[in-house]
Amino acid sequence: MIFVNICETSIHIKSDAKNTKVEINKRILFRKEGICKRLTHSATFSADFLICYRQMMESMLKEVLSSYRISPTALIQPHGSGLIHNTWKITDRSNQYILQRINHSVFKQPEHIAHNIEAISSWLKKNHPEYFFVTPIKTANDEGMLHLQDHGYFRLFPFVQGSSTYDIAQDSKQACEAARQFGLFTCVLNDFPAKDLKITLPDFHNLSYRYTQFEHSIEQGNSSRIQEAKGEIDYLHAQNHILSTYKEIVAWKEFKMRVTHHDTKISNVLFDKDGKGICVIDLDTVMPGYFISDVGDMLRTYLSPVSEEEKDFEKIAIREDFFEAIACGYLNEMALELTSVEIEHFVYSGLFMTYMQALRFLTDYLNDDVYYGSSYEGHNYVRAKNQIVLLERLLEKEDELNKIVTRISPNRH
Ligand code: GN1
Ligand code: MG
Repeated sequence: MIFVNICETSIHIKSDAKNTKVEINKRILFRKEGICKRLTHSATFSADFLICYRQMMESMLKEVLSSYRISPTALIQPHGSGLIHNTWKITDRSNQYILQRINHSVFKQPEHIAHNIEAISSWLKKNHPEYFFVTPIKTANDEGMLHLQDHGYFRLFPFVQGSSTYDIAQDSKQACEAARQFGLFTCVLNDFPAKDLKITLPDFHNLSYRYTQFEHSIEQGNSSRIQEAKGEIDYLHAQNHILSTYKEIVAWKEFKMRVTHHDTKISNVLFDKDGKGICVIDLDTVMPGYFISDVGDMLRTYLSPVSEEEKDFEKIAIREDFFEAIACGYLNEMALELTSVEIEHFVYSGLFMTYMQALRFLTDYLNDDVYYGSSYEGHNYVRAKNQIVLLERLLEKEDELNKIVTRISPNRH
């Protein structure tokens, strides 16, 4: 009996006459007769293993469908491009759903996610019934999250009809709409008691903690990778003024703890057919936090025409029109909520998130890809170098971007 624990998002199984190959984009942990094996790249498995693996996946998904009283003949398709969870789109006649399997090795207490979504949903129903909020569908046993002993935690969402998602911000109008949606989310929850939210990922955007993890990886990580990455390690050390500013922010009372999404990439916004934002999705990391997490991750992921996966670093650039669009969209909702000190740190938020992501990717590379996994040798090194180039480009443009914020933000004096 083979027990497979899939913590990853995408697994491709390819078969040809000679070989059956499993390409694993992410690290996969599986146990066979008590032996625990960790894979980081492509691997070749026996046909028996694959049959077992497929059967296991099928029986897992059937059990999930039956727990939600969905027909076992429903069509199940992999969906999205996140690095952490598994996501599928389910089509059962005219009904469509999004199913997610929570990565339990990252989110150690998935019930905290369910608690937060439920708390926010019932508060919004009472205080902002006009706000469109997608809540998980209850199981046949009336639970917001499904737990299957052998397969982990799942939740099912209704698929919002007529909605689309995008992996890359197509134009500045779309960036503005997304920023408006994330601003609106924090704004409508302004009076929600943020302290009632459970911490689903402790220290998730705590830059001091990420820096310490980075230092640990330099002390205890893979020594040849440490040598290889000396230039990048030195660069990230030299930029620790970004950490110093963060430490000041934590001590300032002008920086408020707000209900923050913490994963503001464009694919976490639903758009309608006219390109208008409908709502934000993927609420696993909704926690109390600083606005720099949300604005920062938008700047990190929308400003450049290419993503963190791009190997040709020449293509990394800062699009000023996208910056202005993000600032307009977010401030349209949040300008009156943010303090002047917070607004002064609008551009800093991009430095903060890009620096943190560079640290996280490089840390993972030095630790042999245990967190993000990799689909080719050096994958996390490429991602880290990509984020370093993005950080350099942002630092070059810092003054110009600050001028844009001053120009468009309401005058408070
Ligand atoms: C992870 O799974 P995904 O892509 O939504 C990560 C984010 C990173 C991102 C980088 C829980 O998000 O913090 O910014 O990868 N989420 C977690 O692509 O670690
Ligand atoms: Mg996510």
